[in-house]
Amino acid sequence: MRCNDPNAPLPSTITPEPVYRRRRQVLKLLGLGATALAAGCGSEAAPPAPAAPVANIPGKPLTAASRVDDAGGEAKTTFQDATHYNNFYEFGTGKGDPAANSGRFVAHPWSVEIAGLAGKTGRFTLEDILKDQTLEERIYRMRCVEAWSMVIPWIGFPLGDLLKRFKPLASAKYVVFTTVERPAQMPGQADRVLDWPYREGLRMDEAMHPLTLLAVGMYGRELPNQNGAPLRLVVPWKYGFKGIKSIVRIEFVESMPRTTWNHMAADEYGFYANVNPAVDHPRWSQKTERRIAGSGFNLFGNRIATLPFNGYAEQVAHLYAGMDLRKNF
Ligand SMILES: Nc1nc2c(c(=O)[nH]1)N[C@H]1C(S)=C(S)[C@@H](COP(=O)(O)O)O[C@H]1N2
Ligand SMILES: [Mo]
Repeated sequence: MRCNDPNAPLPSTITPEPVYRRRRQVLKLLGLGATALAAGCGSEAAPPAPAAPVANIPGKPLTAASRVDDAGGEAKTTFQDATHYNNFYEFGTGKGDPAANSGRFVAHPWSVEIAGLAGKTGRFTLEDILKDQTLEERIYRMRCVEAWSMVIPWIGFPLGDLLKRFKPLASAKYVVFTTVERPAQMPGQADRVLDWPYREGLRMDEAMHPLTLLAVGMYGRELPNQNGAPLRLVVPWKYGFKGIKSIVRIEFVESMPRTTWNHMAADEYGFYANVNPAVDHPRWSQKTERRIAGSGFNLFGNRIATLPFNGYAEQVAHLYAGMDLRKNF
């Protein structure tokens, strides 16, 4: 491997592969783990094999039945960066705060309340939630509204597969997610920087889209606390703030819900929050992003062009046909 060799070809971060040429690789993997992931330059940055065996979620072995690269083979972010450069204001607003302050957070046991306009509602343990779900590995780009981005291998399952089990009613047009509120374990919640608990939402068709994932792991292991253990949302064509962490409640509702960042500053953070280089944030450009991935020398300082829908336009643009994306940003 020459991945750390400055003479080696640069990772494909400067000119992201056009969507239409996106390579979609499906590898059937049995017992996918840290070792299986350490293949190829992109994962060069994967952590050294953990000393302990990969943790299993209670009642569920953390093995992925399939692997899909939905990031066009782009270099992966290192495990170290993805777990030490975070946004999780419940643990503080600094990028290093979530890693530093989440050690006392207790992710097990866990349960999720399913509520609202559905045939089946109630409180379900994480084991109940995971029982009938096949875990998959999906490698996605993640673009934060702050104009940095990563490429992360998640382990999870399509949100839609879970939602269907609760038989949403025809009147359910949106899904609302709520993060746990635990000031004793989440020191950032002592500060009123956000209106706790953190809330996010999706339109029903967005929630049912096959790219929309509920993640329980990343890089072949269980989600670290700072990344939203034990259950977090991943919506790869939207800005990262839609990817709500440590979910304790999922509610089916009729009208567009009030979500944390949108409520805080509606002119800066839209409800849809689809990645869109044509609509700048009022205080900065969204045309480019700083890619935090790979290693070694990069002539352009990892500044790359931001793609419409974060490069997932082919799969999701139809959801917004006829909508004015400047108004519905
Ligand atoms: N509950 C909660 N979820 C959250 C956040 C947060 O502060 N609280 N930050 C969001 C933002 S802005 C981003 S970019 C992603 C970051 O996810 P990561 O730290 O796993 O990369 O989480 C999102 N989910
Ligand atoms: Mo973000």
